[in-house]
Amino acid sequence: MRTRLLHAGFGVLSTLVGVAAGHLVAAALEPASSPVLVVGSTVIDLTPTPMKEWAIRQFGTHDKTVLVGSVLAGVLLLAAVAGLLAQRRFAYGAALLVVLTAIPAVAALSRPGAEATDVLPSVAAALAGVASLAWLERAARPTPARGDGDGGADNGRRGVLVAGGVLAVGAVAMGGAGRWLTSYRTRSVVVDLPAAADPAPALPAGLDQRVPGISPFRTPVSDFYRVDTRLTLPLVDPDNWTLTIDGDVEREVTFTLDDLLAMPLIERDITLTCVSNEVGGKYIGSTRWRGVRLTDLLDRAGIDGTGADQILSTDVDGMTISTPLDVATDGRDAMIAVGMDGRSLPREHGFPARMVVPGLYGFVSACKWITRMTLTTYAEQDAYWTQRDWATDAPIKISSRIDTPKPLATVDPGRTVIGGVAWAQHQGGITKVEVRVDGGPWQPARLGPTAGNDYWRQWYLPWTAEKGQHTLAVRATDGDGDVQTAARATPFPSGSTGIQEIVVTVS
Ligand SMILES: Nc1nc2c(c(=O)[nH]1)N[C@H]1C(S)=C(S)[C@@H](COP(=O)(O)O)O[C@H]1N2
Ligand SMILES: [Mo]
Repeated sequence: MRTRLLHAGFGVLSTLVGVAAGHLVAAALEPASSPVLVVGSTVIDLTPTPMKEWAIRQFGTHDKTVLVGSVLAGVLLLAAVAGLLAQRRFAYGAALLVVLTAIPAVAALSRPGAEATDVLPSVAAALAGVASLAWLERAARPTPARGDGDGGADNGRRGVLVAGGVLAVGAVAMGGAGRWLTSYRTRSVVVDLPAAADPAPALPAGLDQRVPGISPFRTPVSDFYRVDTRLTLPLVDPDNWTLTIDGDVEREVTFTLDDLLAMPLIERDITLTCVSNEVGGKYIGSTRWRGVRLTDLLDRAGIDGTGADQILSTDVDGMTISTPLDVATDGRDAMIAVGMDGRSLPREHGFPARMVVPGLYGFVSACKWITRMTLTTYAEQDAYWTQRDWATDAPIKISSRIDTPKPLATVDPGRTVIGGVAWAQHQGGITKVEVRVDGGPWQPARLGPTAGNDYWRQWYLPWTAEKGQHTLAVRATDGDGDVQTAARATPFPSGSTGIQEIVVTVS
């Protein structure tokens, strides 16, 4: 039994060495081709929508960590089997390791835009894994005793300890180096942006100082939510990046980053929201975007008389996002953004350029790392989420959130404040927010300043908290007089609705 455990452990350790070696080689070549990550990405793309929704709900922003962890756990289980096979016959165990590394190799090659070199990390993983297993198996084989009978076993034990120690240290070192190299290579670079020809007015001071615990009026870039299908950030070289407009246009046009920066830039305060945001959720952020008006770019390509009803945006890796053409060109401040909060975009948020369309959820508008906009029809071409049955026409639904107090918080009795944010981008903004305590009447909250109809609004209500348990609820009204509905809808397929209700204890 103990020897079987030992050999299973050999399989696991060898595989960890392989995974780490693969990760390091990938970090040097193409981070996304790292064996575990490339399998993880393939799993993301193959996961049916309901399961993905479930995972986002269960694990929130940790869903990717859980995913990579699960892939790794599955791999290590098979690795243990490889170890057991190797105990019988080395070739069997080695063969299983090679089969295991063939999976990421195939996955890496089937990524859109894959290059032949993307298999190298898997090859490195196979070589390192098999070599490690060979070393461990040989070290464990009792050498013919030289002196007394126990010497051989002792040598074997020492040999296994040495090999195991060296390999464990090697795996940690290679894995760590790979991580460091990946984050170093994908660190954000700052590109100098020209000032906006059409700037936004100064942002009014929000309620940030007066209401502790409320979301800042402008979300710090480091706190801005991130939602995308990627496990690694793409390495885009701003000097070689281009944006092409093609499809049903009068002429295909291609812009370099310098071309974009030479055009008049607009600057707008816009609140971005994810369709996967549950009522009261965190997948929302507000910032000042700088970019080229979308219609300025489309005009260069010429879309008069186009039969298209969709802009199909493609990112550097071939991921696609659809946007209704009529909405994007109806006069709202849709843009190809190059800047966020006064600086060029961070890699996480789409460097060097992304689309931003006020009033539409990100999954039908906010294509990051954009390289192509194809004028086409919904009948002809389906974007990534359309293939997964999400809506194509997805305006952001009016909603509101309580930031303070936190759900299930314990609050001191006496004077306090209930506060948060509300949004109804491109629907006349927020004109009213109401709070309900313990099912009583809806009481109007005080509104913070406005930064335009495409931006969220802070709100607060002074509250004298009495001892006991209390239920707090919030709802918003938009510029058209539409009140946030209490009817619950799930994020799938076109965004959540309902009213956030939290329970707090005053004691
Ligand atoms: N290339 C690419 N762009 C993308 C996505 C993606 O997965 N890939 N996710 C979209 C979704 S669902 C949202 S909500 C926004 C989020 O933008 P952020 O991460 O900058 O907040 O980006 C959108 N753009
Ligand atoms: Mo999203």
